[in-house]
Amino acid sequence: MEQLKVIQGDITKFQCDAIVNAANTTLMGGGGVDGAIHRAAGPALYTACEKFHGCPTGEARITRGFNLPARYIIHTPGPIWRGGHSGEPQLLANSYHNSLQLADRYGCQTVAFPSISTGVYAYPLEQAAAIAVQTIEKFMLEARNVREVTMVCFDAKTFQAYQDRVEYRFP
Ligand code: AR6
Repeated sequence: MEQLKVIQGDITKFQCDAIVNAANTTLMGGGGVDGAIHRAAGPALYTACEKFHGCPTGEARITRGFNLPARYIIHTPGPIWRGGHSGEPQLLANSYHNSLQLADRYGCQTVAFPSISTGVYAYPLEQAAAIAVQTIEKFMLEARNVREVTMVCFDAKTFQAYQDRVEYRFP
């Protein structure tokens, strides 16, 4: 399906209306993709994030993109994997859904996601990919502005997992 693309690359360099950040509940930066986004966007992003006073897991907040090519950054804390019986699947779906809803409300047509929760937060990759693809596809049926979503995967293993999932659903 052409509305959902999977590529391998660095999301901080990706040109689109909004990129999503796999943040933590403080929204005050961290390692992984969060650290990379803060470094690339510049210190004004930290100042903008401070004003939110954090964000609950699965919810989303929006800032400008500052020095990034993207116009907006949508920050969402995904769930920490605790074995799968602590509501992790629903929380992960919420992160994708709420991020897309915010992008749509801000008139974004193109949105890029990293693989939320599958790094430091240790969500099993195949399970996370299934939830991401399903949630994005479902959202696209009701989207008013968003027309293209790209999964920007940092490493080959992550790229393969999302690619397999998309092909599995749309051979
Ligand atoms: N572009 C795209 N993807 C990236 C990039 C990049 N530049 N850098 C890393 N990734 P993680 P999480 C991939 O750990 O699991 C932070 O400290 C990475 O290879 O960044 O949601 C936050 O502050 C992996 O596939 O996010 C939180 O405390 C994916 O992004 C915590 O980590 C997600 O890995 C969130 O953990």
